[in-house]
Amino acid sequence: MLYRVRMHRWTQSFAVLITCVVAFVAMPLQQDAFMNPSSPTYAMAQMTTTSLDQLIPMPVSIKATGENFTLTADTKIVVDPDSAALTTLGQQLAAMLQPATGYEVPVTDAAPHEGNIRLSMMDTDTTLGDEGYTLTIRTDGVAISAAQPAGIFYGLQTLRQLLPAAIEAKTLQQGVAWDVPTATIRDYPRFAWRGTMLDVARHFFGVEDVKRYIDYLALYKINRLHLHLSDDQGWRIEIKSWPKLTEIGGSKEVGGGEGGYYTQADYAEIVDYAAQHFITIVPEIDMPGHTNAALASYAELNCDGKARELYTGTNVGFSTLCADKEVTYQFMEDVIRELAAMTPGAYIHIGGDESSATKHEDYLKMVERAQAMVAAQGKQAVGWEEIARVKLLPTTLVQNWNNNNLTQEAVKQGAKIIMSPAKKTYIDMKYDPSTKLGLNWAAYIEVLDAYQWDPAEMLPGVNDEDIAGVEAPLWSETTQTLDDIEFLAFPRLAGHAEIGWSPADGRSWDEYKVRLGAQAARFAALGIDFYRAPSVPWQ
Ligand code: TNX
Repeated sequence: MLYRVRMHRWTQSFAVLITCVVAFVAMPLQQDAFMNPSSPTYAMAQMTTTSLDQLIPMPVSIKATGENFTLTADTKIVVDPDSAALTTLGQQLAAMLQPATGYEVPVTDAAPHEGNIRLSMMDTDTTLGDEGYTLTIRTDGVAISAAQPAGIFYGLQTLRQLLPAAIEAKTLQQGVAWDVPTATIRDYPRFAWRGTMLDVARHFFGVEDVKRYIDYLALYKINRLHLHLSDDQGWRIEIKSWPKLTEIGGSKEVGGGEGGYYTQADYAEIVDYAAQHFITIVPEIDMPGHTNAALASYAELNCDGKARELYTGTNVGFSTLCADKEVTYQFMEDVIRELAAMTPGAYIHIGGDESSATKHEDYLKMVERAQAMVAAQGKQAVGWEEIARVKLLPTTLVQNWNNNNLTQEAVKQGAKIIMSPAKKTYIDMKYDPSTKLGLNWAAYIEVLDAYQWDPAEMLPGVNDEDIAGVEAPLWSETTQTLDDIEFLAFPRLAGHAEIGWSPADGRSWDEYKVRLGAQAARFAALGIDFYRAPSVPWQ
């Protein structure tokens, strides 16, 4: 029946019109009161702005019913019996709700009562996939159901955004009505890969900064954090078989500052924290270019056998590993093996970009061997688009950034593409010429420009089915603190998260900017130092 099709909020005005016509013609067939524009609840939801109109990313379908559920001191979280995963998720929800409300919100597997929040993986709608969920909010209770824990987690993030922004506060908030608008939400992502990259090589960011960043990513349903762990200016991950990589190669950063690196224990802490937020860490060791830090740490990695000086500038394209030395492959193999062993996620990123100091044949040889080494560790290789020059394995993912021909070549080879077009997704680009931080080689990227694009409409021959998803990289030549990162990432990253999650159909800036404007209070409550784009109606 026509008025039972899935709807997005942004297509609702149009849909209301169509539904009016259909409802009139097909009056006797009417079944779904929510979708009937003459139903009082639906009309009310149309007239009143609620937090349902503020969600980012926009869910696949929302049916508003115009009342409220209120969280109180009596609210409990009820999970399925014998589900450790749901108990953990329930505790995460409780930890999110406790500080601002001051309520205990105990987690129990006793039978659900009025007024409770129920998390369940029983009798679920399997058409929603591994990350999908249904969130039902009624005056007498809330229910999140999903086939997998990831879906429950995303349902929790939606519930979190439906609560007043004060819920994000870490201290007791007096006098707030903890209301959630009643509705049924069915939701699932468009793409499996919804990522962002943090360059910890140009400037180093410690474990606490990365964990904080992960908190923000989770709120917008981002599920990949790509860490750019090595570059000319720094080597940031402990490799036990090559200790000088971090001792020497990790000692500096852009501008000559102190640098730093993650011990394997630090890395494990990041991986665990990310996993609790359903985020997969994708570690990158950039090869064969962008390797000066390694070449400074071990003389034998250089073709001339002489160690390079540490580098603290921001040029690219001058360093290369040596294709003719067997020690190069021993090095690559040791690094990839140790990295794979400490990475539970399926992916190892081998870089491959901007290797202008590497001869073509040498590039092919080194990248092909790196790709094979990743496969031998049971992982999927990911590389920047330049790796399309080599023969790709069927499982390899290619990350588009700047060169359409190479990306199209990757698709011809059967590779799936991660879309990171620099002119749209590079969150290290300045917003406009007055932005103090960031670069501008690709473009100035205002919040509107970052939002107005679609991954499947960028390149002929690169269609929805060729695309694994979207990733927004943050290169750190100019960013030194978490505040700096926040200012460049927010609000643009929220838009990229929506492009990765929400249906493309009907997405528009005019509608989005209102929802984005409503995030101001939440950003503020979270302590995110965001850019107040003049084109957004901040509330
Ligand atoms: C290009 S994008 C690079 C990085 C720089 C970045 C700065 C890519 C694969 N390589 O080395 O940090 O530009 O925006």
